[in-house]
Amino acid sequence: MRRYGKHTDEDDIRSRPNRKGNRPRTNIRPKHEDAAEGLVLTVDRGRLTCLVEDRVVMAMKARELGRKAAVVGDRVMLVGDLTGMKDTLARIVRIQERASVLRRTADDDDPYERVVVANADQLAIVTALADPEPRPRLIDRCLVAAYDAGLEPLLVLTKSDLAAPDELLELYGHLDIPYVVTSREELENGDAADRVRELLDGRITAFVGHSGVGKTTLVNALVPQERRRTTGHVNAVTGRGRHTTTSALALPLAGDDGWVIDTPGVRSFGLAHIDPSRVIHAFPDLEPGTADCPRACSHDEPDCALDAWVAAGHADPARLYSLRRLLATRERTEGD
Ligand SMILES: Nc1nc2c(ncn2[C@@H]2O[C@H](COP(=O)(O)OP(=O)(O)OP(=O)(O)O)[C@@H](O)[C@H]2O)c(=O)[nH]1
Ligand SMILES: [Mg+2]
Ligand SMILES: [Zn+2]
Repeated sequence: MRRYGKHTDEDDIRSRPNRKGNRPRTNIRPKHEDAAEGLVLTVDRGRLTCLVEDRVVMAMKARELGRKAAVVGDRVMLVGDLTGMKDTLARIVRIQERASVLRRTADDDDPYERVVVANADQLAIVTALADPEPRPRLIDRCLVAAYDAGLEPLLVLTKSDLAAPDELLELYGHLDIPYVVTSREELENGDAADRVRELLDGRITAFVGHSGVGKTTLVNALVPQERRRTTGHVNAVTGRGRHTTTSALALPLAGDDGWVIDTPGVRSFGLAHIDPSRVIHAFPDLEPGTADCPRACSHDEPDCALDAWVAAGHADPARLYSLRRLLATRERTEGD
């Protein structure tokens, strides 16, 4: 695991003032110099399970952290009892700078955005081909969130034993997103895990999607036996999953240095916080064409320069169509 050096910037959490406040200055030791770095594996009502070297340590946020919350995937600095023994509790005194932040809001007009996962570099958007029915709207929204957060998307289409993937794949063909299709049989004979693992190698991948699509089933197939979580079933009457998974959990991949993060099923993926200009970064063939756009162009208006850009042959019109569909997903209500 990568280790970080000691940080001394202003963000550092100050230790309580020394009771012997009259000590000479030169004797003041750096703040929390004996803090150890850990990785947040899961968060449960204020208790954070962290991995410190090879020990699983329970921790709480130190009061000095204020309202800052650590989330799954965060690198944190811990002090106190780091033995990982039963009934011990360490304190988190600092959250390290994040390489990425995946956010969502419950609804588009919900001002409260929650950080789903920190430091992931890939977003596996898991969709069942049936049971529950695929919802392209949710996929589009997850894609926009991935592009906005700078995560590389990966489409995972499960339950191909129940329905064919062709229609869905056609819808995403022009986006050039890597994808993998899995079935019940391939889960059982190990082929699914083998093919998915190739795409996860050495990366930190967050799995998101509707409840019951098979996220936990797949994650379980990828991690060592003793790490497995419980999975659910899809209700035959409502077609909805039972929301088996209630908290995000980071798990190490068997045999290499990648991580998978299983998350609870979502009904929607609110995009209140999205900046279209960051989404366009994910379209390097189109981005230079925006140079002639009017200020604050929505890229879906009559003066948008992208129409001329594709008309001049600089990019495939189908790519522009796909980009516009993704950007427009913010204006449409979900579920239709
Ligand atoms: N037929 C079929 N069923 C599958 C497949 N993958 C998973 N399932 C079933 O789908 C159901 C839901 O699987 P889970 O892994 O719990 O789904 P989840 O996405 O983790 O659901 P939440 O935790 O609620 O978000 C279980 O009964 C699985 O056995 C598949 O490829 N084919
Ligand atoms: Mg689950
Ligand atoms: Zn434009």
